[in-house]
Amino acid sequence: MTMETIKIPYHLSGTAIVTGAAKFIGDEPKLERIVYAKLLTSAFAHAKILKINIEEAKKVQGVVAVLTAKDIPGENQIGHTIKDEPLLPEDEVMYVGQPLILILAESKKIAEYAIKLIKVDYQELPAILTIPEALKNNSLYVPERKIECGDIAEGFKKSDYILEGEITTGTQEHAYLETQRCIAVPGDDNNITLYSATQSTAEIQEIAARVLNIKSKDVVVDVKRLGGAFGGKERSSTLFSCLAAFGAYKIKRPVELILSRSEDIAFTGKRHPFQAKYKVGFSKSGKITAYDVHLSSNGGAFIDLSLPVLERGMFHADNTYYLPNARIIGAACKTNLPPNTAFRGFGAPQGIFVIESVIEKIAEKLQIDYAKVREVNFYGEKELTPYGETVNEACSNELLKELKEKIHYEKLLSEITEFNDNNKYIKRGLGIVPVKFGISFTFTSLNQGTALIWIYPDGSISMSHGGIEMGQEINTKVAQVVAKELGISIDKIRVESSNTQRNGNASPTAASSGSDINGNAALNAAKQLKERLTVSAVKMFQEKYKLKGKESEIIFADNKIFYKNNSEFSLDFSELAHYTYLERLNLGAQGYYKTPEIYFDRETMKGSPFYYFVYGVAASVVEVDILTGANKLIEVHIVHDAAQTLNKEVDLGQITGAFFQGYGYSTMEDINYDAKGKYLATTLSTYKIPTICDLPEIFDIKMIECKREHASVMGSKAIGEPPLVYGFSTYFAIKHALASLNSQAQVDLPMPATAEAIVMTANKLISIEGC
Ligand code: LUZ
Ligand code: MOS
Repeated sequence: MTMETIKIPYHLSGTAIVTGAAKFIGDEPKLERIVYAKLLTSAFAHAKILKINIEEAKKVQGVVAVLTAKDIPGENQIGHTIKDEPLLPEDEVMYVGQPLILILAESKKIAEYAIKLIKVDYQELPAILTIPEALKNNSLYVPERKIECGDIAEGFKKSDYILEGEITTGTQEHAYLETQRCIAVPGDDNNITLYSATQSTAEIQEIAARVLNIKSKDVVVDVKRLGGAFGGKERSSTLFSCLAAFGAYKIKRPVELILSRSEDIAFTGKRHPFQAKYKVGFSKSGKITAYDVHLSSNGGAFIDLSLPVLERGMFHADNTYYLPNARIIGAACKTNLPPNTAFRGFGAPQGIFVIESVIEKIAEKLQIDYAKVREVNFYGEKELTPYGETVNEACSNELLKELKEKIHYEKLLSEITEFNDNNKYIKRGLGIVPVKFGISFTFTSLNQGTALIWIYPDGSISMSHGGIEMGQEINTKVAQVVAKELGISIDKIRVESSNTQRNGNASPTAASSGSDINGNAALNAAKQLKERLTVSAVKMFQEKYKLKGKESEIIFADNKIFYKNNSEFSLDFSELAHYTYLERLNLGAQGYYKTPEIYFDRETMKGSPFYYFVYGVAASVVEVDILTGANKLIEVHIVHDAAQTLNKEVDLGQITGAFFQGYGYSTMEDINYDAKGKYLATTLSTYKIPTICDLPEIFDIKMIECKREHASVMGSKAIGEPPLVYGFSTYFAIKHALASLNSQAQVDLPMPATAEAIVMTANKLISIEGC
């Protein structure tokens, strides 16, 4: 019997996307009688609504309806965990860009014209925009959260040195290619179908039903693919989908709501900026004996996902470092910005950036190698995190060792020093950052997935699962799992859209866990089918070849079915499928999976919220022009613990993309708002993200492929979010390049390290004595 490996195309939807054949919401031919929606949004960060006059707008020919809060048939409430967010505000607006009125017209042009005829009288109210203002006014969503371990007073007493300081992180716009959108199609029986750009089908179904005063059974949410999301469609999409649903349900015509790029950037929340105050105690060797950190996040105008984001930030305040005595306090601030939301990493990058900065402060204080301080603090096998989870299969030490060998660490450092000695205005730096990332939703109930598989009598398969395809190729991975289990090639499988009727109660495709939970659910369904196919295979071998054998000897491979010790006779998979149908055995299966073993107690803030951790380490070399702040990546090296990857090419793509997103976040993406809380950059020409031009000459990823006890489906590990942290190595590389200007002074480089920030920091360093 040949057990040749089945050839797998590494991107199931790659051809369609590259050729432009792939359809996104709004690309299909327009439905008959479709109506276009536009939003009139708040001009103030905080104001009372005194009067709304829509009469002139309604008179415009081609305007179908102008809808406000009072037209909403059900509950005017889209809050999920906490009900604090109206679909449309009734008497008070809370941020610039908050939708206030929904205009429906026969064309976009007409809607845009009519919107200008609407008059809203506001009474401006005081607004809170920043974390310090919010803290001063005690504007918090819930009381502070706290994670504690050991005895920090004792830890500080035992330390040789103590440092205190403040660190802030920037915000970040999701910049997905496909803006927020939904096409809502009313049915003929008080029901509705939503083609929605969302990571969370079940949430939209539930909340649309609430707003329309119907039931979940009356709402179908269907998602074929998204043009990127990065967390920006985990929760932010609910508002826009429910607005489209509201319009369509009201006028009984299909409604298309598609935001323009500048509307999207202006109206939607972003990555939470954090402000941290820390106090750290450490020994002469740099080992941390006590860490006391207070993390505050800017949550924006509604709670959205601010609590779990803050919590994940707190869970990652340790990154890869063992903290014997720690106190981690978190506060989510309520401000008058668009509600900040999920963004790849979900608070973890913020918590990690803080401790990485603290590690560097320790190295500077002790005048020892940055990497050395990291090494001495790495978790050892089976040490506990501050929240009490065992750190299994900790491997930061091995990964760093591997990385150092790969980049010839000592030699590289001395080359950089030599370069800097010989160049006055151009400086080089090397930054190294490790990551440990906890995998599972921290809200335990979300860790479940479903899948549905139909085998047809011709042996081809239609399947679907609860995950959303958003460019991460979850469909490829889930189909690979099914193909492997059934011993067939992936081209026998078509993965259909994620749809609330086929895969109900789906968790958001988030927390890097999409392939884990949905892949395992698909595996469960495939195993059920294999069991039935095995029964009929034994019977068919008997009928066809007069072969007698046991079920336990049946093997599925190469699109065929064999007996273990007899490769001479085989059945085609399609032949068996047909036979099984005639035998009246069920060729459909629903699979289910819930992540085992995880738990967390929010009273004590202790438990094991994560099923396993992902580890890796990255090094970047940059070159900085200190006169202009311009900088470029010279080389990047990443060593990533990939376990048994399901698809190496897809994982390499995720690592590369996440690295550049982290690079942009920490070195160039800066989105300011004015004194009135209005975002200033609302185009991709004024908001700078990395491009293909930023690729360094050397960009090398080493995937460590090995069997890990703590991993997920078919031995694989999650990949979506952890590598974002690798991007921070560029920030620290820039910082080290600047440090070469002045060996006596502290380098206080803002994050993001924009060209402007670099020039200002360089000027400060040069003007300080000792340069
Ligand atoms: N979403 C969520 C997430 O609801 N809970 C999480 O823990 C999470 N983590 C990362 C990204 N999205
Ligand atoms: Mo996310 S930040 O996993 O949607």
